[in-house]
Amino acid sequence: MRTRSITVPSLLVLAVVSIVCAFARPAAAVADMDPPVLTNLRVEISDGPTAEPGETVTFTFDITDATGVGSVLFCVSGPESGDGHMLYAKRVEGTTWQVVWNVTDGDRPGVWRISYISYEDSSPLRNSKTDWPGESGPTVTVTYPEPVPPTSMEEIIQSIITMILNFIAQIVAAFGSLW
Ligand SMILES: [Ca+2]
Repeated sequence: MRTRSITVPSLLVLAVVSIVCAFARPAAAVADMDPPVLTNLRVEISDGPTAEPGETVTFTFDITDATGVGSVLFCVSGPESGDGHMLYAKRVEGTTWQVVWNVTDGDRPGVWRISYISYEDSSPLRNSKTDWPGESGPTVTVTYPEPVPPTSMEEIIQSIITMILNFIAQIVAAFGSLW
């Protein structure tokens, strides 16, 4: 009985086929190495142009990624060092995401800026990027309402007299319509 032996040319063919197969893998196996792309950042204040405590500041932007966006974190900083908020963005529709900042009494008046935006994709590699808008980014000016000056006694008496006269006028008008 003759045994079939593997010849040198056979091994060469096998090696070539292996190499060709290795390079012919589908493109889907290529890992996503790119972080998301963030564009079109804009800001809106609920009752602008300045933001007072109780008002809402909304940063809106578009963000895309081949394997999906994982998380987006904004850091807004106030006029003094130590003033700041870390705010996570939420997807609102399609590629549009938003960060909402509810301005409160604790927020110092002055110019606030986005010190950084940190974002990553949802691929296993968690490809990430950090932007530093700072001086070149959108700004939000926080203001407080003007204090209302105290009402003088003369104004209080005058308003009471006006109220009484209006009341009398209404009674007269009511009786007038009955007669
Ligand atoms: Ca990516």
